[in-house]
Amino acid sequence: MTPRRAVVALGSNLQDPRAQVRRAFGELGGLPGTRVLARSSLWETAPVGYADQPAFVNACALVETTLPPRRLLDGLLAIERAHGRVRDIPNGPRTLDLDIVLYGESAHHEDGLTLPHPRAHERAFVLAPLLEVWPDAIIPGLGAASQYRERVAGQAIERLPDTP
Ligand code: PH2
Ligand code: MG
Ligand code: MG
Repeated sequence: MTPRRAVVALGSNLQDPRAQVRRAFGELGGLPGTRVLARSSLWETAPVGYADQPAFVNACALVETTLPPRRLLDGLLAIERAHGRVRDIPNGPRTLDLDIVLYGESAHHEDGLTLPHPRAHERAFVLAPLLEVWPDAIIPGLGAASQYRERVAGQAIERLPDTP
């Protein structure tokens, strides 16, 4: 299959979130047929949806992959499991969440996988890191990702300083 560009959103708010996210960046590059083209900064973000949980660390990776969307998702879920992800409270605390935000220019819908991610453009914790790794990103059906950044400016996020 021809390689496609995809954006993976990373999030963690348990058990040393920064370390979880940094480790996951490396593991993404270990998926078959996949290389990481760019890593965003880490962002500290207030929880959206279910508020009674610790702040998150969020980031995005721009990857190039020959894996079709479902196989990429399976790989992401395997990495989540390796980080001890337990699914109990929906939208609740987690050691690691890996979501496909964009997959090439295509829209895609199958059981448990809708692309582009239907809420990406409403969330500063996705848009800010996404625009770092792919400033010209187009959200299929919605247009330039950058035009949504202003609309979510009220959501509390803060770029964390780079540490080696
Ligand atoms: N993920 C959610 C729900 N709420 N809030 C923040 N700040 N960051 C997340 O990654 C996040 C969230 C569901 O996946
Ligand atoms: Mg998520
Ligand atoms: Mg998820």
